[in-house]
Amino acid sequence: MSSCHKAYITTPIYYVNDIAHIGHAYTTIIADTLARYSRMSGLDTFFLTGTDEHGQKIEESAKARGKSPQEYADEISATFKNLWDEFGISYDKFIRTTDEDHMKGVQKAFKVMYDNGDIYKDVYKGHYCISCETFFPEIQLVDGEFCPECGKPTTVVEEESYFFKLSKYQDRLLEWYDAHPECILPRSKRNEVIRFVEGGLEDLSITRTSFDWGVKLPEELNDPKHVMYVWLDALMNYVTALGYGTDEAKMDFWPARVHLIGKDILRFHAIYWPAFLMSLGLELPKHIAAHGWWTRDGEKMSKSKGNVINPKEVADAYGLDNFRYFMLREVPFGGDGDFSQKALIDRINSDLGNDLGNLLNRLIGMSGKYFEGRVDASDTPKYYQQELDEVEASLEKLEPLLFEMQIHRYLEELWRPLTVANKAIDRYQPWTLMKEGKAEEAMALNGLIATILAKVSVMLYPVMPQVCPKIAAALGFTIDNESWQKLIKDKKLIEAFTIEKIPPLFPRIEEPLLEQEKPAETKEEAKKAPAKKEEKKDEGVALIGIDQFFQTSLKVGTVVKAEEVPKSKKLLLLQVDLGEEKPRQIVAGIKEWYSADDMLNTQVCVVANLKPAKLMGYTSEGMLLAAKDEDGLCMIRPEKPKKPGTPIG
Ligand code: ME8
Repeated sequence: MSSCHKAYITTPIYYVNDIAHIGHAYTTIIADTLARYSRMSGLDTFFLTGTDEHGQKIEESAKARGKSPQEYADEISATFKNLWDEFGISYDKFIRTTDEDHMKGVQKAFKVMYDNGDIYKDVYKGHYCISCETFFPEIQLVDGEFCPECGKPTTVVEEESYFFKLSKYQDRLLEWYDAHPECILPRSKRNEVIRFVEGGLEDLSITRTSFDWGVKLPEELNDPKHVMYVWLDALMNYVTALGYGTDEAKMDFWPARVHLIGKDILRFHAIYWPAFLMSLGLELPKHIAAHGWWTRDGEKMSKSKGNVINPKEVADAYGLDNFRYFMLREVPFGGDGDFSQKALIDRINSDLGNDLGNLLNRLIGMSGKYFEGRVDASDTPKYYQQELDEVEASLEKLEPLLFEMQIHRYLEELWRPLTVANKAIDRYQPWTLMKEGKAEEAMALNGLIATILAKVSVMLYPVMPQVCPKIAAALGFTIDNESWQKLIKDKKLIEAFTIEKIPPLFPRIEEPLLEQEKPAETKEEAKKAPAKKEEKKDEGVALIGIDQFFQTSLKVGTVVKAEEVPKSKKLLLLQVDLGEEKPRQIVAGIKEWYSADDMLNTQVCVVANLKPAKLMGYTSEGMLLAAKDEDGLCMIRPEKPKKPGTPIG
């Protein structure tokens, strides 16, 4: 049983039918923030994430690509794991539902539920949405056919199935919601769940016979044509990851402190999951926290619209910690959020650059000018007790806000001490204090600012784990349980030290760093067009007339200057002579295969009449022709040297 010194934190396990996007990153980053805070505050923490790999949807996605489900699952699961590793996500375990241990644990759970009479065999007649992996009663369907969640057509299913007696748990579930007002966060979501359960629960079909990419039933049941319903399989990951049904050593982390999820899967977590746990005789999770939905520039993200945000591109361009801060600060937990580069840039320039970064610069400047970099907070309480009190009043509110999932309020409250600091400098003016010979007071003011920066960087660390240690290093301390205890719990001040100068942490961003996509189509067009658009993609290359081809101006060019685009892993910045007055600037995504030196003084083929585009802040006035396959990318070049500007065609 989990003691209060343990914290088990989970994300959903993500389907392997698609690669990670901003929504997945959002959930994972919130969970990472909580896990980091837990560890820093001395809790024994276990943070779980992973992938959900069974079910009809994955089987079909694999088939469409000519792969076996296992091959396909291996591939996509690795892309999630790699992304989280690149993002430094501090998970303790990455579970896959195709792991042997997990499957054994699920079979064990099925057996326990079967043996205690909660599972029976019958025939399922109804509608199934493969995309949502959900059964729907006829009355919930739109126009008698379409899924009420995603709008796709449902399939009529009539097959033998095992059922879980969900209806039996209706009253116990309602009692649980009632007795634990914070079991579902935000609280408004709890009311939705209660209304749904009060409406009556039907027993749940938990096996399928029409496909076989899933966990088989326990051998004792001797019914090999059934596989388990993917949601039963998936939800069980939260306990099989701790060894349920196999090696139960880690089960003392149970129950979970929090299951973090998106609002789309609340019903599964707040109704089915607690009912399964009741049937298994296990404790229920402390919190199920459902966040809202991310859209882009006000539009729903979808592959057919081409407006899905790749979290890695954003993090590479703007900095991972800045991206983390933005996502957590921008939307109230539970509400929907809109991603736009403008909003991100505003947060970086204003909150991070002006309020935090500048404060550190001011401290570096003041302490350097008046005290050779020394800071000493011994006299701070003597002169600035009121400011210290204000700061402590804000800091005290933080921990509860975090575990109530009020993360945006946590960050808002964390910014108050920064305002206190910036105001104190403006009000007491260290330069005036020095002129008036009040050096002790000026030093105490520096001590106040350093103390505030130290405390803020400790509490901001879980959100910005790369940047905050740099602030701490400049202030001469390390962020860990000891400093958290001293600066936050014991409310102490920072000790005397010499400040280390560091370069500005949040350089101002003047314009979007990622290329803006073509304007999103209107909602009306999107509604009419998506199916057609996908078809087109699958048909392969469209045929065009020669006149259309000649609308493209292709020319031979010579690279006269080549350099790397700062902070970009992919881009080179080239000046290409096309026989025009001055060379063209071209930003090319070829750095993984060619260095700047490789490109210098070589000839390339250029699409010369493309509309200019901005990439990482640089204008690109053309595109290079290249060929890419699984072995990598190679440039297309003229066989013999040609004069710059020679037309191709
Ligand atoms: O549902 N905005 O997996 P999934 C915010 N395998 N969050 C988003 C989002 C968006 N636009 N899109 C996705 C599954 N998410 C099941 C879970 S758990 C036992 C099984 C996030 O790959 C959000 O957390 O469809 C959502 O709950 C999750 O991704 C769904 O991921």
